[in-house]
Amino acid sequence: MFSEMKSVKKLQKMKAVDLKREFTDQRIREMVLSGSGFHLLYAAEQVNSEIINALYELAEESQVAKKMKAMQEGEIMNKIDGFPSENRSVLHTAMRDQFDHRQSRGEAKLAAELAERELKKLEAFLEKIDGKFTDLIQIGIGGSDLGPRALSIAAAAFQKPNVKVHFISNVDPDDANSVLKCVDLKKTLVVVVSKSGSTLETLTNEEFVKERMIQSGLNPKDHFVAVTGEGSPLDDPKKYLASFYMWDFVGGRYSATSMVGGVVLGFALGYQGFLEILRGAHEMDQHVLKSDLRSNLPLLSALLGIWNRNFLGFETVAIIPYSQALLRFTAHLQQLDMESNGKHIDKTGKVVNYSTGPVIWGEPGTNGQHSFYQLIHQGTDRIPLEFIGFKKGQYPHDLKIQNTTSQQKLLSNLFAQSIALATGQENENPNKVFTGNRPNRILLAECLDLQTLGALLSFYEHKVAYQGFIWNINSFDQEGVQLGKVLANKILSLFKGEKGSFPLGEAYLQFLNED
Ligand code: G6Q
Repeated sequence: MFSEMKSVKKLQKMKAVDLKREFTDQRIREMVLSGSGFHLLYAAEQVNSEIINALYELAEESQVAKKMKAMQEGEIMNKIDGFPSENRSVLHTAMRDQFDHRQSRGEAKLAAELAERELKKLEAFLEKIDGKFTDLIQIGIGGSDLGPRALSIAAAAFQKPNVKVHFISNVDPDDANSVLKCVDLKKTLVVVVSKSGSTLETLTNEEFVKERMIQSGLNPKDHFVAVTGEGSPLDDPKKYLASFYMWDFVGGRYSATSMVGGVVLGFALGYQGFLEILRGAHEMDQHVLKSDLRSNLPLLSALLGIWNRNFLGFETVAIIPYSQALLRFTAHLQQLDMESNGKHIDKTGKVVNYSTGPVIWGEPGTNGQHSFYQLIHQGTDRIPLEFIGFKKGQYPHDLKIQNTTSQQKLLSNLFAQSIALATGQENENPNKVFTGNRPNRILLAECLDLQTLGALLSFYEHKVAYQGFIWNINSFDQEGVQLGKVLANKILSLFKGEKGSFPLGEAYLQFLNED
């Protein structure tokens, strides 16, 4: 168990570095790990070489390299020993093993071949519909929405002219209505995405949009595409213009690089554009497999996170991209991280006596600076930050105003925040005191192009996986979302008039009848 490990006991005796005293320019120059087009700048984390060495001992003691290899080779990683569980391989990495010489073997190779089959179908489908549709609506929720939506927004700069993509996720009728208001259904492709083919919100929204199509005199079969698990209730090719598949070895929150993201991203960016994202993700998958521990970028990020969470006791992490394109990226990471590592038992079913996944939240900078940064700088809680920044913007045009470009203004703010949070500020006026020692790190890349976007996605998937390996939890199931779904169905039965079965639900429902 994590808490019994030698390296953990060693780390427990170590003290956080006082950044107010030790944050120097030399530290900034030295505390950087570079590779695969990224620099991870971690001088503003409360670590020194002794702590870093002990963190790498923890990585070794937890056998992270062996576990990552096992995962990418298709070993059954999604399981709880001795108890009924999903018992599946975890092979989102195989979805993008589509380049050069195929790297995967065994189960993973079969998964990569299945993915290739779907990619070929996608390429042919996109060719067939080329020019026929101006808009695409993706209907899906959770993993079938957040990743593809975050990537679509992030890649909008590279979108084909004259196409638009929209998403409907919430069962709130206002969500579907607001999207339907701004499309011409005659020219709209609708992609229904549900791995299980049984998610209430998605099936409801499918019917909602279908009904509107029929009312407009259109045949849904000419407009609707399904992305689902083979054999699911949605797997009925007769009803759809096309059907694409995914498999139980690709978890919902890890599915953006499968057809779950493929259809919408291929439509928006062109097939080659989607491949660029896969290429970037694949490069990062290979980076984590092939680098030694000390060169492995997501691993270092995972270890710094573990230091903050388990040894300094921080409960939340703000992920702040200084990039407007990453507007919904943190929302995706919130699901990725919190659904994966929000677990209270280990892989043998024992309740853990240490903290696991932190609360993840965030919004892009500089916008956040004008909102919640007050608490981050001067609040009573200390919140570690992960900044993401790019040297260049996605568009070629920028303007010098008062001798600096907008991109320079953006980056100045990013670096200034990192320094201010670390060093703080003394002042005689207590209202102007900044206590400092607020740890942060910066992931810096050249430009958020499609390949970098894929690599960034994979970076975070692997960071989350490494933390799960170290905590010895199953990062790949999501039992925690089941109970609410079951009870929602019970309350729906009450709406249908089946009284007496659920007093707690009835108590809430009575308020709907009151003025
Ligand atoms: C993700 C979760 C969850 C899932 C949604 C949608 O890892 O499993 O967010 O993606 O509940 O599920 P379906 O794709 O089956 O509709």
